[in-house]
Amino acid sequence: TADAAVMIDSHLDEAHERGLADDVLDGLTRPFKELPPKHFYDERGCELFDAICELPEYYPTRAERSILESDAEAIVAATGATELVELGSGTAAKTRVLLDAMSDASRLRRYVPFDVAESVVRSSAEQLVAEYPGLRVHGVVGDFERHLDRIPGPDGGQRRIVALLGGTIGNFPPGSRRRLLRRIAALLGPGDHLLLGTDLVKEPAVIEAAYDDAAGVTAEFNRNVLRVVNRELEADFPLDGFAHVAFFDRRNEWIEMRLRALRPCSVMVGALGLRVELAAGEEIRTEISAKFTRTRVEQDFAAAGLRLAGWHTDGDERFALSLAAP
Ligand code: AVJ
Repeated sequence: TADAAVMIDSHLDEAHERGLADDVLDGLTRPFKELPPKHFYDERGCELFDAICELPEYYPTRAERSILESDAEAIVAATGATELVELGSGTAAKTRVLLDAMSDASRLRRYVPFDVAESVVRSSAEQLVAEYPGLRVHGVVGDFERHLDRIPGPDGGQRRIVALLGGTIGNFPPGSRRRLLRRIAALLGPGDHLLLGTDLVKEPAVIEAAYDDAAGVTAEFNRNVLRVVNRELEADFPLDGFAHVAFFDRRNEWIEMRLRALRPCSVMVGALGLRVELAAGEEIRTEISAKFTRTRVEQDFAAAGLRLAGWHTDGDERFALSLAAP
C-alpha cells in the first residue's frame, strides 16, 4: 500500500513546543518588541501564505518556479542526486518540479520533507507517494533551529540535494543565517549539495509592493501572528488595533514587517501572566526578509564552509537558486 512508503517522525505536537511562550516572553518584554516569523504558520497562516504566493505583487514564488521549470534538469544532472531533503517544505508545490526532473532521469528514490506544520507534511507525503510510483517519503516534523539533526542520513550511500527554497533563509538575520547554513552543511556528505533559494536585491518599490499588497492579504498574514498568540497563550490582542507596516531597509538590504499599535494598548497574555503595554504608534517587528546579491550568497556559503557550485536566476534576475557543495 501507499502507506508503507510513508514514514513521519514528529518532534513537535503543540504550538508551545515551537517555543511560542518563550518567544512571546522574550520578544514582547524587550525595549524594541519583536515576534519571530515562524509563528505565522498555523493552518490559517499557511493558507494565507499560499494566497500571498498567488498575488500579482508577490513575485518570488513565480520567479523561483520559473527557474526550476527551466533549470531543474540541469540542477539534477549536476548533482546526480537520488534523494531530495526539503527544509520548510510547506505544501511541496514547487517540489514537484524537482521530483519530476529526478523521476525523468530515473533517479528518484526518496523525499524527506521537513517542516513545522505536521498536517502539511503528512498530506503532501501521502499525495506524493501516490503520484510517484516507487517513491518513499520520510517526513520529519520539527523546527529548523532545533531538529535538523533528526533528519535521517542518506539511504545506502545515495547522493542528495538538501533544498531550502522560497527565500526562507532571508528570515534569519546574518549571524543566525550563517549558523543555520553551518548546520545544513553538516548534513552534507561528499557529493551532496545544498540548493538555496534567495530573493535578490532590486528596486525597493517592487519589494515593498510584494510585502504590502493592494488586496491586504499580507496585512492579514501579518496580523495572524496575533491571532496565534491570542489562541495559544490566552491573550487579548485587538486585531483591529494594529496596522500592517512593510518597508525596505536599504542599509541592511532586507524588508521588514511590523505591526503598529494604532492606539495605546494594554494586552494580557493569560498563559504567561504577562501584561504588555504598547504606546500609540509603537511597533512589533514580525519579520525580516533579506534580499541577496551573488557576492553575499558566496560569502555566506564560505562562512559555512561551502563553495558556490551553481547559480541560476530567472530572466529578470529577480530571484536566484544556488547550488553549494561542501
Ligand atoms: C516564506 C519567508 C519566503 O519572506 O517572502 C511573504 C514570507 N512574508 N510575505 C518571504 C512572507 C510576507 C516569505 N518567506
